[in-house]
Amino acid sequence: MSVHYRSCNLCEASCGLEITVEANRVVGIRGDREDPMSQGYLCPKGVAWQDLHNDPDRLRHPVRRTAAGWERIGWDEAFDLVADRLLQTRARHGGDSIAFYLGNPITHGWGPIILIPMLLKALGTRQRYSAASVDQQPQHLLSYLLFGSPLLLPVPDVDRTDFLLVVGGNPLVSNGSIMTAPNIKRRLEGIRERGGRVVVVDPRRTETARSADAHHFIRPGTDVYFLAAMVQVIITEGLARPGRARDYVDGIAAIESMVAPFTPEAVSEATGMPADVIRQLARDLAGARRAAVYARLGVCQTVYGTSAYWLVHVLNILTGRLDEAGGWMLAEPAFDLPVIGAKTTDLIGYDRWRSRVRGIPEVAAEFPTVTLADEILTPGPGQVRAMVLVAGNPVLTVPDGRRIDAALADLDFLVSVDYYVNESNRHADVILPPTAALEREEFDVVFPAVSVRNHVRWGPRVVQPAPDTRSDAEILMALLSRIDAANMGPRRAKALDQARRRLLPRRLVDIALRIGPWGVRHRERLTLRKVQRFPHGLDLGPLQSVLPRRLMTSDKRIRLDHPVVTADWPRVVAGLEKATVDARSEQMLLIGRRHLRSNNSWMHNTERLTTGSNTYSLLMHPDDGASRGLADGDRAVISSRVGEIAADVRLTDDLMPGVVCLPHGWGHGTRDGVSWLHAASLDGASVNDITDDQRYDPVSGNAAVTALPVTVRAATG
Ligand SMILES: Nc1nc2c(c(=O)[nH]1)N[C@H]1C(S)=C(S)[C@@H](COP(=O)(O)OP(=O)(O)OC[C@H]3O[C@@H](n4cnc5c(=O)[nH]c(N)nc54)[C@H](O)[C@@H]3O)O[C@H]1N2
Ligand SMILES: Nc1nc2c(c(=O)[nH]1)N[C@H]1C(S)=C(S)[C@@H](COP(=O)(O)OP(=O)(O)OC[C@H]3O[C@@H](n4cnc5c(=O)[nH]c(N)nc54)[C@H](O)[C@@H]3O)O[C@H]1N2
Ligand code: SF4
Ligand SMILES: [Mo]
Repeated sequence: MSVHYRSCNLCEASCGLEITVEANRVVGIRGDREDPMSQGYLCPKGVAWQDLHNDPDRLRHPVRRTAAGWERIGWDEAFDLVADRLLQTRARHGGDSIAFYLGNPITHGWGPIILIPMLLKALGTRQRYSAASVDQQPQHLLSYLLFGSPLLLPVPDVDRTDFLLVVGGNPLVSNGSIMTAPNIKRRLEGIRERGGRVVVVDPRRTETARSADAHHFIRPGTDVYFLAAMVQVIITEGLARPGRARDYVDGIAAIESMVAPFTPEAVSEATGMPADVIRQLARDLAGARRAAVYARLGVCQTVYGTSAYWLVHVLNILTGRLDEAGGWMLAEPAFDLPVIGAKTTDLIGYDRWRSRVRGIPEVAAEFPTVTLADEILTPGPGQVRAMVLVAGNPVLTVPDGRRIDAALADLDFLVSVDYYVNESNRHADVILPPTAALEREEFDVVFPAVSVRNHVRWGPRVVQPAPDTRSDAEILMALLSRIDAANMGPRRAKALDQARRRLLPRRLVDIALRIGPWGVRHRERLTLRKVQRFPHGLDLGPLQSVLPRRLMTSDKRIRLDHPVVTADWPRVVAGLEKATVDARSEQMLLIGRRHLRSNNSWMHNTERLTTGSNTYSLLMHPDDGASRGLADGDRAVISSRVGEIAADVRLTDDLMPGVVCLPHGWGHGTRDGVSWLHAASLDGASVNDITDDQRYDPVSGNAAVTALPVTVRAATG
């Protein structure tokens, strides 16, 4: 029996794990009490991680589609087949006929993060899509516009703040997002123990709202008006105190006229928030000694995602929170992804090119997923004919999943890198299953960049992979070397492949640590060897002030009234009247929710995570149920412009009247041919069968999956 220390990479919290292994099998997982970040905290998914390792439904070797079903093939045969088909597609239709869809888990491993940009470049395609555009694309866009890199993402300094305003996030369940803060419950309790306050603005009284000092309902999709009114109050009451930011922020004066129409009274009806509540929140935010506004999906997944999230920056900047302890801060990661990633890839930029069918601007070299199906299904030059799907499940996670489903079935060639046959890659020609995370060495290159404390950690391999298996990185490198061979000839490709294998991951990590902030600037003089001496992770202390030094804008200044934002503002202004009229109507709006024991569309194949409250059901206010003749447990049909699905009703006054709530990522049983059999046996439908790919934020392209107009009626028969 042996004990190993690693961090969990199922979600952004990255909790430290203590893993017990017997005869190369994971037999126990618990929280690592010596991890400086998580201090022993663990959620149920961390423990259930071993189920993935032992899951009989997981693919363990490459398979190819045949008329008679999936056929096992060898790795080399699979790599040759995939490379040939991709190269054939490119020869026939050009590089942009090959699209990539990158799922959420790619951010949790060094391999895909580093290798996928290389593969895109080698294939010569700009057709890059990812889960980010159903998630945080407004945040990346604004970080690029304001700070100069889409990866310079500020986080609330929760460990030192006295006032935290949470808008459209439920960290007690999501464990924090674009904010690596394991055991966030404890951290939020810390705010209150210091005499501070946590306030939540959300259409649902969430788990986070329940444990907060105050919670205010807001009508879905109207945060832009609520936030604008907060800014309006702060400016007109003379509460703006940008402090040190004045030295490097331009355009503050322009904000006043922008927000002038949005007095608390003017937005009250649209948002469903009393004017005096908004006014008081603005005063509380401005008056707190240390404060931060934190917003996530509820703000980003709306048609005003960019403008609304911009107002989050404005509030933090006007009240002097940017780059100040207890405020709105930037981490300084030992592996400096915001700098390295920006300098080695094409992700710095916006609107350098547009999507073919709808003309939506790229953001950080990505197109939005709302238009993926268009690009596959619309004939003409540049039509997508082949796709590489890595760690994603767009059929269940992207708006109008039925259309995505049909589009994937229409492709000439689809290859997927995934553990399972899921609802999306059931259309694949080839599936390449990777080893699980504990079977490979790990170094987190992403989340320390959005952490509430600076830290660094090396993760050793915990169990030996079975013979004849490959990690994500090995799979991507094998494909890359074959594409390189076609591009530059076998000899140069082989040399390049060998160089890559020598470099990845240890040498690269070592070099990055040495040239990074904690190798050069700070006293630590980090190297990989030094980091490896800290099996529980090395704490680099609370966040420090880094501005304007870390700005990556050409003039090292922040332009707050950025023209991209001001150009969208007339749409925001014009929308208030409609939002006010809508608020008076009977229109129901659908929002989403997450569950602690669930993870987007996966981890539903483990029995211990899919019992009790982790189920698919429609939450609805009792008054809305009564007016539709729906009692608790009744079957309801929820329909939108796009389609309809059914769900059992759970009446609760945790929901704002007029709002209904469903989780996403379910409905495994609604598609044939998936390998996760337990998941497919569970009740549920996919909410993305009714979300609408025509609803998106036109600035960032982010999908507006929340605030979806729906009708709800009792199911008959
Ligand atoms: N309606 C609605 N839709 C949403 C959301 C919402 O709130 N509401 N949320 C959106 C958000 S925020 C996100 S991030 C997306 C997620 O959307 P996706 O990224 O498309 O979906 P996931 O469920 O994360 O898919 C994970 C897949 O990756 C596989 N996988 C897991 N780990 C690994 C690994 O290490 N390597 C490889 N190769 N494969 C792996 C799993 O088996 C699974 O098939 O969903 C979005 N969709
Ligand atoms: N257990 C678990 N943890 C996860 C995940 C998971 O699936 N399960 N997914 C991970 C991923 S990929 C992500 S991106 C993060 C997401 O992290 P969070 O953003 O914290 O996730 P959600 O729980 O979706 O929180 C969104 C909140 O916004 C509210 N909301 C909806 N519409 C509106 C609106 O219009 N205005 C306002 N103000 N609020 C609104 C919802 O009620 C909900 O409480 O979670 C991550 N962590
Ligand atoms: S909160 Fe849970 S899933 Fe997220 S890192 Fe920690 S143990 Fe893993
Ligand atoms: Mo996400």
